[in-house]
Amino acid sequence: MAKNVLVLNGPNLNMLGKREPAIYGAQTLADVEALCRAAGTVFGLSIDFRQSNYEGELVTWIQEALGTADGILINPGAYSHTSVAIYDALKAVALPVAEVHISNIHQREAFRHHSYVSAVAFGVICGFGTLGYRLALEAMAEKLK
Ligand code: DHK
Repeated sequence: MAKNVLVLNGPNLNMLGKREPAIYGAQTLADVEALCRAAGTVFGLSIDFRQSNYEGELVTWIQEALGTADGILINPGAYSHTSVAIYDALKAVALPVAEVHISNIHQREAFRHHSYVSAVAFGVICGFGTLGYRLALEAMAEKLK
């Protein structure tokens, strides 16, 4: 049976396609969702794809993943660098977590170099553009075998 993966996107990722295209590329969030659904079909995963600009909503969705999802792929956006609440929620549910950043956060401002989420992720992908979502889903499928 297909494993369920909750794909979470944090603040400003709804602006993909319009937002700093030199950094984040031309693809929209709808394009990323389509890419994830296609990867889900290839890797045998059922995809629940969501985005929120609100930290608390992301925390609630992570909590609700307990019992409904087998793994979480998360691009926490700017909350990567600030949110102990998201870190705590991911730690609480103890599901496999793959962290994705579209840009290479290590090549950017110093405040982007640290992610709270990385400490609870089994793997981190950054700098490969939206392809990172597909790579992370492939890694998640292997993890969930
Ligand atoms: C997305 C954001 O919104 C930024 O705040 C992060 C990340 C990087 C990304 O590359 O996908 O710093």
